[in-house]
Parts: sequence; structure tokens; C-alpha cells
Amino acid sequence: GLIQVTAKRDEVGEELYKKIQTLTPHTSIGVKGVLKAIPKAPNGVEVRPREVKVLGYASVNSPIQLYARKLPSLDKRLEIRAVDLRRPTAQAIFRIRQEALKAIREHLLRNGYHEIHTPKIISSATEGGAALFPLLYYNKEAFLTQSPQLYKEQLVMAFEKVFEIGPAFRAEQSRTLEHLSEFISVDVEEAYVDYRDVMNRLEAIVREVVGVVKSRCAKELAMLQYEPQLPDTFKKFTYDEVLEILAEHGHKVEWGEDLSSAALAKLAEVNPSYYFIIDWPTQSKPFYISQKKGDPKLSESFDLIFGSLEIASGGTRVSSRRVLEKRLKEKGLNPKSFAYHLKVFDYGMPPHAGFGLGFERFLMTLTGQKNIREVTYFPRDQRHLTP
Ligand code: AMO
Repeated sequence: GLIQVTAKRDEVGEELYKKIQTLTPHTSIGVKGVLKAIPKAPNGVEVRPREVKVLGYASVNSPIQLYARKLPSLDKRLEIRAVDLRRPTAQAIFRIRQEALKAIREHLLRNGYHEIHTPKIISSATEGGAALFPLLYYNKEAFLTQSPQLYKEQLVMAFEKVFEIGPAFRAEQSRTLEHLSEFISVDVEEAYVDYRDVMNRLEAIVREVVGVVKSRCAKELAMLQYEPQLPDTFKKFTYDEVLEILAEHGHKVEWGEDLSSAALAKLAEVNPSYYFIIDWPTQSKPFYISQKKGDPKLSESFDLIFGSLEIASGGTRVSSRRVLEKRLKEKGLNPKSFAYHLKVFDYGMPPHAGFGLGFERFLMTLTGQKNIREVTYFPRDQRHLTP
């Protein structure tokens, strides 16, 4: 925590007073002394030192001042990120991160979801081939996982309701304020349900986490001068409705196209908070997303958006091996590369649905940060492989 230490020359004696004067900002110290109630001090107390020990001397002048309003650029701060994270406003962000993480996990465990860990070294892509990081696995080519998609689907066969909170890797070509090469994905997958059920679960998680953060992190939110907002309901717009809304605002999108950042920015003007876009064109979604019954051009899929920021996506899954093989081929993927996955579908794969929530993006909505790097301990992107 934080405590004020006040050394009065006539109280501490000349020797200790001089020693204290040699302390540099950021130095780690140990203090022995007497606690005094001081209403004006932070937390209402201060220490009057009797003994001060230097435990880690800061020998260089830090460009980062803990309470300064004007900070060095983010790039400069990231160079000594651990020092940067000592700033009280950074501490506030990461305390909220911890409470949010805990609240998500508690919500899922309380509701009967089983926590899983799936391999991060994988043999084939799930979310489109372009964004993979290849690596050498003994004498074979392997990749860092883009998401636990196929493994979480397989594990509903055994555990019914599963979740994983872990890293996902994307070789993103775009340099934006909302893309990392490594992020934490909150993945949920459940048997015997469809996309409507898991949308309800996702909404319940977001509502609970916002409530928890508001009550447990009021001080932190005040420091960040931000108050997370919740709409009364998370509206559900179909993809077709979204195109109509955009057309009304003079923004034309060809049917089947993804929504550009300009289109999403337009939508944010109408919906600044959380809302769903559902029933996307099948062609714009990955092979494992189920088509809509009676309308194969559309899929049982959704994205959860906050203003213009996509924070989660999911859907009902294909649970038939035959359909999955067909969908793989349609996407130009070779079913042989997925043999290890397809094979378990022969053993009674139940219908299932799920979603992936980008944890850092969710945190941006909880802390009011505009740059995803501000809510990440050591961000990885095209330009940052260290520290
Ligand atoms: P998707 O690829 O949409 O879906 O990813 C899920 C969520 O992860 C977040 N996200 C990212 N966050 C930071 N940096 C990135 N580069 C990045 N890429 C994605 C987003 C996104 O909504 N397997 C599916 C999920 C599912 O259907 O269960 C998947 O990975 O918030």
C-alpha cells in the first residue's frame, strides 16, 4: 500500500536526516518508526522514522515521475515498464484487471464451468491461416495457438461446460490501438446449448464484472476518472439490420463484407455501450460456426461490441463431422490437417456453442483506456518484443 513518512530534523537526529536526504526517487527502503494519526495524510496516518534502510538503491534518474500529469510517451514508458507500473494510475488499472479476472473466474466456477488448459503449441490454424506464428517443433513445423477453439470444443464431450483463460497469439499485420500479437482470451464452451444461451452467459458475465469493479474498485475508477456504464439490455441487432442502420446514416456496406472501422465508428454514435451483432453471413465466419437452420447464407453467430470495439465473438458450432469437412473445404482448408479433430466427432459430439472474449479489450471498456497497451503488463506487437 501507500504510506507517508515524515522525518522532522529535530526528531530524527542529524545522521538519519542526512541519510534520508541522500535517498533518490524510486529507491526501495525499509522504515522502522512510530505510526501517527494525521488526518491530512493519505489513509490518515504517517510514519515518523527511527531507522531507515536502503533495500534497493535507484542509481539512475527515472524519466517517470509517479504523480506527474505529463508522462513520457508510451514507447518510452514501455522500455522500463516495471518502473512505469509503479505509477498510481497504472496500479489502478492493474488492480481493476485483477478484480475483473477474479470475478470472471468466480462467475464461471459458480455456474458449473470446468477450467481447462489446452496446448499453446498446435499443428494447424483455426482462425484463418494468415495470422499464425510458425515455430520449429523438433523437426516439424508447428504454430503458436490463435485460440483454444478446437480443443475447447472437444472437451465439452467430457466436461460439458468448460472455460479457459489463457494466451492467444496472432501475427497481426495491422498496427492499431486494439490489436496485440499476444492477448489473454477468455474462452467458454458448452454442450447442449446454442448461441442464444451463450450470449446470455456472456451478458451475465459482463454485467457481474462491471458491478464488481464498480463496488470493489471505486477508488481506482475515481483515479482514472472513469465510470463504466451498463445499458438496461444488451440490444441484439442482426447483421442485416446493421446494414440498414448504416445505410440510413449514409454508409453503404456490401452484403457479406465485414464491418470496417469507419462503419463501426458510425454504429458507436448510435450505440456507445455494449450491444450484440448477430446472424452474420456464413462466409464471413470461421468453418466451425453453424449455419442458420433454413437460411444457410446466415450463421448462428454473434459479436459483442462496445461502441466500435469488438470485445467478443462466438456462436453455435457445427457438431456434425460431415458438415465440418464440407465447411473446411469451402474455406480452402484441407480436412486431412484436421483429422485429429474430425475423428472425435464420430464418438457422439453433442450440439454445443461458445465464445471468446478478448480480456484486454474488455478491460479497455472497464477502465476507459483507449490504447490496449495501457491495460497489458508487457504488450507484444509488431514493434515490441522486449521487455
Ligand atoms: P476472434 O478471432 O473473434 O474469435 O477472437 C475473440 C476475441 O478476441 C479478441 N481479439 C484480440 N484482442 C487483442 N488483440 C488481438 N490481436 C485480438 N484478436 C482477437 C477480440 C475478439 O472478439 N475462436 C473464436 C471465439 C469463439 O468463437 O469461441 C475466436 O478466436 O475481443
